[in-house]
Amino acid sequence: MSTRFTRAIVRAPGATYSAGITNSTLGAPVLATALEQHARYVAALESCGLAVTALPADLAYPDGCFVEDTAIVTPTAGIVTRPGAATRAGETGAIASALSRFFPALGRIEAPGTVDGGDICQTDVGFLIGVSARTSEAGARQLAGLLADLGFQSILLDIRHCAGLLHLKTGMSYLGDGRMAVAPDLPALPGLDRYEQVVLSPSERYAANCVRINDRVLVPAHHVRFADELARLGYEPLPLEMSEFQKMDGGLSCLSLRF
Ligand code: CIR
Repeated sequence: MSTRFTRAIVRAPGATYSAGITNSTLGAPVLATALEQHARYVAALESCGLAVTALPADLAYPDGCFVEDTAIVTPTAGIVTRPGAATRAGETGAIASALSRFFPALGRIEAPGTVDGGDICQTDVGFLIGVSARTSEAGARQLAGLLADLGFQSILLDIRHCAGLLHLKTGMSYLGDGRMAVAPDLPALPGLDRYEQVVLSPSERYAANCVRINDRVLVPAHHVRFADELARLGYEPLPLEMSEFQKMDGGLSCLSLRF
């Protein structure tokens, strides 16, 4: 079983994209290539059956294309986050307006708590909430409370000691059917042993951020061993070029809100 999605919200990168936050050493992103890759990403969402709301780029927010960090969306509710990076705080305004077309009342993470959506992994039994450099303990607890009001259980996972993990979903993605794709160097985290783990090879670690959408799994292109393993398990992988987003520490899940 896995959630069926019908909609997505995306936002294309803008002319200031290369001024965003990154720890990557892969070089500066090329905007024209990023825009092409983004257009293919949107087409992939549509091919999965989603109606896509595309917001215009806002030059004030170089990281604005990583919309996942600005909200948590369940089938019945939207919760607007309070992103942990100061330069990203204002990204939530446009997202809140877009979400309010679909959800009459939106939940909100309030100061001083911070939450980045990249730290939130929804499974068939509830939510895993990463406490990270971006998602504070106070924010994680607020979110768990809001999700409890909606009937969901949450588990908080402290990933502040995990090198190389910007967000929880940098290192893991729920594939549905009780299975989790996990980075090879992910430490044992409480509660993870309940999932069957599909462990990435070290050279394909970046694909630990992948996205199950209805009958397909979006995977970064050139991660062939993982794509083959998914096919062997009965999934239909959909490879997408992500080079220009990887340069800014972004993965496949970051580029959309799906609901
Ligand atoms: C940032 O550092 O905030 C962006 N450059 C990348 C955000 C990636 N988002 C995500 O993994 N959910």
